[in-house]
Amino acid sequence: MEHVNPSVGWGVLHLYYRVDRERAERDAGAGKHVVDAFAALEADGHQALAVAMLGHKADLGVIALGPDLARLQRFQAELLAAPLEPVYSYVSLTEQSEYGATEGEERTRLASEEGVTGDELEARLDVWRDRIEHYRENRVHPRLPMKNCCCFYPMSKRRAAEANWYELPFDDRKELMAGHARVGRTYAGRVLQLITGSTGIDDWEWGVTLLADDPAALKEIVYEMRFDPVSARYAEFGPFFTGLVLEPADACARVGLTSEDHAR
Ligand code: 76R
Repeated sequence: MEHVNPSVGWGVLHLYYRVDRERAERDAGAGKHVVDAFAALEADGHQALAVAMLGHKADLGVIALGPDLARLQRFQAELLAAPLEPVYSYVSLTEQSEYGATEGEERTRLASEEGVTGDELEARLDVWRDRIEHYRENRVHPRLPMKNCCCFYPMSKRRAAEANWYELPFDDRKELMAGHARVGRTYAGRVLQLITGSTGIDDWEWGVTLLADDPAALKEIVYEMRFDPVSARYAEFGPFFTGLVLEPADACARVGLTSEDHAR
């Protein structure tokens, strides 16, 4: 199996490890296994972020994404050449939302909410089309920016008798999601979110990856979302993993995996 490329979306691996201190101390080049694996993955057109974890759930976090699941699996296997013990992982695929506004809906909104008509309406729609195309492309084929902090958690939508997301009509879900997105947009520029789908693939339905320079922004956005009906009524959450995003060699050095250059 040389390549396994999903017909829609990219593969995403969230991998969390504890450093095996005894092995790490005996291997001065331990970090090099990790750094080399990152470099080889990037050379193959995939991306990986290294995270020095806060708290004792894990020491090192790795978020890897790209078109080929077989390549991602190879990367995962290569990392195990380093003195790392896996403690948690999450597998998901990037996805397009089914709740995005259509051009017709944006046209109606511009006319009714903003009173825009004629040529101005068409010009505004042109701008909207460009922005949305770029935004949607970036959701399916993302390039994650380096920010100081990253938090990851898996979540699902509730299927309780009195609050079952999956029994709501599409139009109701779409309206609720529009409210969710309105809250989200107020964090534009402060928090970058990557929502990846894992229904049928891992234990929860989505992986939520949040990147921000200001750690307080991570707390604020998740707190504010808790009051939004989509989260307040319908969301269930798994464990949270938070850490500092660093260049791979720096992340390794921080968690006690030395590369030749760092082992001074
Ligand atoms: O299509 C889009 O990407 C824009 C609208 C949008 C959708 C469809 C959007 C915007 N989200 C969407 C879908 Mn979101 N999001 C979360 C969480 O902790 C919590 O309570 C929830 C975790 C955060 C913090 C967040 C942030 N979102 C989803 C889905 C899939 C639901 C489905 O398909 O049923 C989940 C699970 C989810 C969860 N969301 C935004 C944000 C932010 C910051 C935005 C604004 C993005 C922007 O416009 O720049």
